[in-house]
Amino acid sequence: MAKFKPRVFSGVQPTGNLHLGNYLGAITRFVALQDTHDCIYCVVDLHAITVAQKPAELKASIREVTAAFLAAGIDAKKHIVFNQSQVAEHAELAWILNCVARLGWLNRMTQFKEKAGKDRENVSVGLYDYPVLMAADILVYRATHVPVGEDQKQHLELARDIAQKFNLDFSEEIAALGHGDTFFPLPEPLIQGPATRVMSLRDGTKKMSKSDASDYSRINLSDDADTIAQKIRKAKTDPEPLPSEIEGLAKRPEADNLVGIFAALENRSKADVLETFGGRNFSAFKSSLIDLTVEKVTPVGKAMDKLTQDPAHIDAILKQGAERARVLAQETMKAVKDIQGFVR
Ligand code: AQP
Repeated sequence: MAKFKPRVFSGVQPTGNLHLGNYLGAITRFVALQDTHDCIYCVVDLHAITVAQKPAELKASIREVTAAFLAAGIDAKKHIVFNQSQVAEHAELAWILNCVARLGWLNRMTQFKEKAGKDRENVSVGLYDYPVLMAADILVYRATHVPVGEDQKQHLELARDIAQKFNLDFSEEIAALGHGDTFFPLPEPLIQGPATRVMSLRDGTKKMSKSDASDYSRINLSDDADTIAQKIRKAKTDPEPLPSEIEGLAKRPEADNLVGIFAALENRSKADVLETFGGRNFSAFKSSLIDLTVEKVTPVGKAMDKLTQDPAHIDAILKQGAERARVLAQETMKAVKDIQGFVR
């Protein structure tokens, strides 16, 4: 069994409106992993174009996501921060993995079904193939751990299936070329903490999402204190006071969501938050949640704002990150081409 150096990879799409779900479900987890792992964090712009993007807005969004990484505390000197389209090996490996992945596997992907909806025949081929590109993103670095929100679990399972099939399909070549019995590690999803699925503030059964038509459904990282307060005050709740035990949150999706957000922002468990707020009504809880959210989120938004005012600085970070990423990706691609039987 080949030994793999623990390596973290994850990405965020530059599609505008970065929100509290992206922040708590992904970006804060990215920050935490920096102390224990070598990390590669990517602005996945090739994923963004699976739905139409206005080029000028895309460029601004790439810089905005990079700024969010930096503002949240990702260290681009110690770790690697870059945008996907600058490292061509992502797309190159995706093609090879397209020939490994099975159509039946992709047909099961629920995110595609949700995003394509009734207009299935009219969406891009890229939207359908998105999970294979995501597998390539991870496997081109032979990453072992992938921090993501709950919504990406199925895609991660697909990446593991693709890695495993490649390892099996080419087992003889992999062994003959000195890679032992496994070329790609099976990447482990890291779906952790009390906010792996932050829900819409308007409907506790729907994921908080960038593309929700209502801005009141989400807290954007760029929202100011007044906007955050207004959105939380208007957030849907139920008439009961908060329960004292975690079991009391079952069948109360809105209460569960707000308690989860509070817990994640304070780095506590939901049970712990309920020890403080159990029996209290929502208006008292919402006041504390507003204070906490403003305290934790607005400094990130302000730092992002400052960083995006210097696009040349951000572009330089992305370029340097891409140069470092490319070295690792090229190493994998050389080995993949030898395994596959290409002449190089
Ligand atoms: N609501 C969420 N709760 C927890 N984690 C979330 N993530 C996204 N939404 C939530 C996690 O954020 C990371 C980056 O996501 P992305 O931007 O690459 O893709 P996405 O999941 O498509 O984001 P949105 O906001 O849901 O966009 P739309 O509206 O286009 O569908 C991922 O780790 C994701 O799990």
